Amino acid sequence: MGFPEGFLWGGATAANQCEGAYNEGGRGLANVDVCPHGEDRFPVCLGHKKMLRPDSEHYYPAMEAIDMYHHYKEDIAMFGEMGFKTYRLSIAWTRIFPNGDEAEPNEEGLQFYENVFKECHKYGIEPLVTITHFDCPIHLIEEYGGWKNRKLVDFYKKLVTVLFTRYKGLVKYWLTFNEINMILHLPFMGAGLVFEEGEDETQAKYLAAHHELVASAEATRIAHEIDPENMVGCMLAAGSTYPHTCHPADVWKALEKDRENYFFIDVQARGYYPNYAKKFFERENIKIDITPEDEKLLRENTVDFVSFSYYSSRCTSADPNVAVTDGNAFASVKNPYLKASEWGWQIDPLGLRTTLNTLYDRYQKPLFIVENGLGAVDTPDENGYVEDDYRIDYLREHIKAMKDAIELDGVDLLGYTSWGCIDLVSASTGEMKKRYGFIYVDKDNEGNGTLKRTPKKSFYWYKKVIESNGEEL
Ligand code: BGP
Repeated sequence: MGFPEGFLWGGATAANQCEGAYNEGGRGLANVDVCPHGEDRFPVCLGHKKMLRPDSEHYYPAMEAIDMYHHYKEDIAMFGEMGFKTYRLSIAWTRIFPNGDEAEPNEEGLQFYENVFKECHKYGIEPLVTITHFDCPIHLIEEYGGWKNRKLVDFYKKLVTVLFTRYKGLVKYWLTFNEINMILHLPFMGAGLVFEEGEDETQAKYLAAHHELVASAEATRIAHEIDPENMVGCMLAAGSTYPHTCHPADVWKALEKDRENYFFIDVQARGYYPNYAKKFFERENIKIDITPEDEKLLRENTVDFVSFSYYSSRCTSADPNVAVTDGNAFASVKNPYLKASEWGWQIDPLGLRTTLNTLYDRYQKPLFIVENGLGAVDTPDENGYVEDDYRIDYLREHIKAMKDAIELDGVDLLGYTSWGCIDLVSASTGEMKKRYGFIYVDKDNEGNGTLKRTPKKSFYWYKKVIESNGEEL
């Protein structure tokens, strides 16, 4: 019993949070490059402050990040040393198509990822590739309005066709859009949406969401056509919503909140728009051109597996006066039974078991936890070594919950990739200080540091976890 043979243990990163080299190798400018550190970050990520070009007043952490572009061999060797079976990484769209709408891809970008994938295979690491992790070429935003425009579906189709063809035999596991539901919460970062004064944001977000859902189904279709071995997954920012009390109004509110997120996966995993969503569109006067061809495509091309990130459960109340806390761009009501991270994200390992069961009951497809971890402040000693017992505790408890879901509940789980297996730039705050890694990277919030990599205590702990297939925790 315990974890199944071949369980995919590993870690996860995203191009924009670790690669850097934003203007090297023929790469074009992307939305993620111009999300600054500091007080303008949120307005920009929300699509409320238009900043499509960098300026000299701001610091843009993604531009250099941890410079994995130049350090990938060293970094993958360390993942290999931990015994990773899989490494989740994302492709920077603008390395492949710098503007997004070129006729031909950029060979240097294609070669870069080929080298990365080959490097992974050297250590027996199976790449798990997110096709878009929040990134969208700036040119597609300026010229077409980002995902609001259906033309993006064609550009995305082109991108995936190139990727599936070029990396056939090197990559088997693909995710179409990272945290697809983030479009509702950080629409510029998630989908390149910038809003005009007075624009109906809900309309724009759901229209863009439809285009992404169609693009995702197209990717699934093309992936299977090019190589029937390909396994394509969707990706949800998950975390079950609890009612703050057993008051029926709170319970109803929690159901509604969960549906806001499940909506995307309902379409990707079941193949059609659920009735509650159609009613919501009617009520809100949201107009989306869902064509009969779209319906057919969605129905015939559901995903092979459902992946998700889990940091925290959520809590909601029908009473607007109840206190809230932060949590992965979703504000949540404070749950009095849970402790929270230094960033206010509530820690709930049992909530992971609940989430796994809910998703498995709902979709009956294999699941994959592709993000989980603790963002914390680390204090290295003079050699750069960090004793991160707090991180080990967090991960241990979540891995136990995942084990229960497999062993006691029979959930079909393909693997687990903890988030930010090497320290990287935080998506929500743009900080380096919020660290998730097993590997410490010497760099601070202002961009100073040697970029030196040093294994933390958790590095050696995770190595044992993998070696023992989750028995030694
Ligand atoms: C998810 C994103 C990641 C990642 C993670 C942690 O929303 O998919 O990109 O960053 O959350 O969030 P943060 O970096 O804000 O701590």
